[in-house]
Amino acid sequence: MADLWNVDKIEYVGTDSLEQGLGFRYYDADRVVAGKKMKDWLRFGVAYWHTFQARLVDPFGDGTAVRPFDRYTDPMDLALAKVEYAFEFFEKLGVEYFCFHDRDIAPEGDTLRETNANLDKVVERIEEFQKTSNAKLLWNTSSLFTNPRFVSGAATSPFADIFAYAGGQVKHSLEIAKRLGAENYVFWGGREGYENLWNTDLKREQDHIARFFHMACDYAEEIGLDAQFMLEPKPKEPTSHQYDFDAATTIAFLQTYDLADKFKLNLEGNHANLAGHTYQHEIRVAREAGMLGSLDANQGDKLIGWDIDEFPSDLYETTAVMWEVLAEGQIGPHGGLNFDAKPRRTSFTEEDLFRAHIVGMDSYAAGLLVAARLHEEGYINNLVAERYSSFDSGIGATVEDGTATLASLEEYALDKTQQELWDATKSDHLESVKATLNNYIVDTLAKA
Ligand code: XUL
Ligand code: CO
Repeated sequence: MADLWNVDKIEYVGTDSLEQGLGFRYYDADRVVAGKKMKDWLRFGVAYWHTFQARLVDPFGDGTAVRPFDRYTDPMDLALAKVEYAFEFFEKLGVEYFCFHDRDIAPEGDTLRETNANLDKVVERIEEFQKTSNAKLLWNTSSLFTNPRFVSGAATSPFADIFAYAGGQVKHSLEIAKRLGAENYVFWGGREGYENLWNTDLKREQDHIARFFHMACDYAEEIGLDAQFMLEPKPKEPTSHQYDFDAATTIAFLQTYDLADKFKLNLEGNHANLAGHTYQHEIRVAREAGMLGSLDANQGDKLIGWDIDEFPSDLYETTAVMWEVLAEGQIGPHGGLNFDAKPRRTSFTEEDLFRAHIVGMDSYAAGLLVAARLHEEGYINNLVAERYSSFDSGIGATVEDGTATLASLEEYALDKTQQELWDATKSDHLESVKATLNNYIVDTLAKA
């Protein structure tokens, strides 16, 4: 391995030291948990746009990032060099997947033809590195939001030329997905939404984007690309209303336009919070609809109401996510945990990129350990089964087997007294449930 990053390979060091260094406390890639290796449950991915592109700007200040490839000045030289940095980063961190937008990996030219030529040179480089690396493409995507031409959307733009350009751009991205063996392909609706409804033909825009997705499905079939297609819900940012608001809205859209069997969802923690949901809620909704595809691992901040893409460190949330994943048996058919996350502006060194991924990986490994024990000991499953047990027999069973009618319910309920109905209603002891979850986290990790 070359030594481009001034950091040694990150190893599992165990839990002896309380102070987090450049090692994993919980993530032990080959450790078997609930019948699978940790790395196979978690399938971590590095997001090119944050880890190798983000300069850590905010609306008030320039970038603070110090990166080892900063000495390159020519955009194409930089793009080609970054591939080498990226593959060494994956290797040193022990991560087997990565994700990128087309515009993360190569600079744009004046025309789509020129842009594609730049892109192909970098893709060729990635192909070369893939020959001797374990790193696989979890998913790629097209940036249909960065360039000013997409100011009013791409597949929902009111301007047909922009729609056409976006179509051409995605065509090339699908070819790249095929070339690099992408396991999934993501569409995040960057600017597919509206700023103001008065000047928006909502129906026409949704019809257009549905046509766009059908064209993408047709082209994937034509070139024999079998990557799982995914939509990534987000309610706002950058537009004031994004069409793929949350999991439920996105599933309804896919069903309305006959796309539900072709797509699944890529769900992100901070996006869930922007929609007023927990991450667990979004995953549960997708799961129950058979639509869980993959996860963008990050977290929001209770005090900040926008998308800050923080590295996950909240053990309560990672436990909840991994509880859902264990219940599902996998993240998705080809899913992984892609760190759509960046270090804070104040942690700007190259080493901080490793430190940030370490906290994300350890937090998810810890969540996996706790969730596996919760499943193994049946605590959650038992309490939920008990809570609904009145539907297992008697009048409840007639509801579930479809034989109940309003008349049969009336007959059953007509003479029940207030006291009898109150007796049928049980306390859920919710505070003790929350405390028990805390106890599982503390005890499991103390013994890890
Ligand atoms: C934006 C976001 C994107 C998608 C890919 O909030 O999450 O980075 O994951 O386009
Ligand atoms: Co994302």
